[in-house]
Amino acid sequence: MLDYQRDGFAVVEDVYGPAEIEAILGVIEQAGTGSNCRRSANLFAIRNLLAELPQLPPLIWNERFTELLNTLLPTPHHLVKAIYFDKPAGSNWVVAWHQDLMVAVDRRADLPGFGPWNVRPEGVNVQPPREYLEGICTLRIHLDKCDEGNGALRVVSGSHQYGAIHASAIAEFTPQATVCPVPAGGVMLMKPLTLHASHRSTDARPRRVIHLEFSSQALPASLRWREDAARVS
Ligand SMILES: O=C(O)CCC(=O)C(=O)O
Repeated sequence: MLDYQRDGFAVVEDVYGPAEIEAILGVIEQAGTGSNCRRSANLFAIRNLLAELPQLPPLIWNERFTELLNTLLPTPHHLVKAIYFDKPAGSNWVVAWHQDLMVAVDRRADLPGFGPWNVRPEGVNVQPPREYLEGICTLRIHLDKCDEGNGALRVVSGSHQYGAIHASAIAEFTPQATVCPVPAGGVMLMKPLTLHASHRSTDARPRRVIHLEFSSQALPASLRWREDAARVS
C-alpha cells in the first residue's frame, strides 16, 4: 500500500474471479429504470447502488475485498458513495480533469470549513474540509479488462498531495498524467484528491465499474454521510 499512499492510486489484481464477476453482472442486469438508474446508448449508471440492488453487497464483500478494505481504513468504516457505471462500446462519454471534491450528505448545515453546498432534488452535496477528503478511499471494482481503448482513467500521480487544486492550475499537472489500466476482477484504489479524467472509448469493449467510496471518519454532529443516513432510516 506504499505506492497508494505516495501516488494517490494503485491497482490490486485478482480480487474477483470470472464466476464472481458473472454473478455481480447478473444482479446489475436486473436493475430497473427508477430515478437512480440512467440508461442511454452512451452511459448506463446506477446511483445509490447498494440500496438499489441489495443482492450485491454479499457478492462484493468477498474475503479479498474485505481484507483489502480493512488494510486501507481503520474499522469501523462507512460507505459514503456507491455508483455503477458502464462506458458502453464506442461511447463518447468524456470526463474532464477533476478531483472528487464533493461528498453526499443528508442535509445542509452551516458548519465552518464546509462549502460550497449543492442542493438538488436527488440530494445535498458539499465540499468538506481537506481532512475529510483525505480520509476517503475510493475502490473501483473493474468488471471488464480496462485500458486506453475502452476509456481507462488517466491520473496524475502525487497530485492528491496538493489539496484542492484551482481549475486554473490543473494544466500544470496534466503533462505528467498516465493511463491506469486494470484487469477484469481488479480493484483500482484512488484518493479523491488525485486528479483524474477519462477519454472516450475507441473500441468495441464495454467498461463496467463499481465505484465505492469509504471513510472511517464521522462528520460533525449535525451532518451524516447520505449513504449512512439512508441505511438507517
Ligand atoms: O470512470 C470515469 O471515467 C470517470 C469517473 C470519475 O471521474 C469519477 O467518478 O469521479
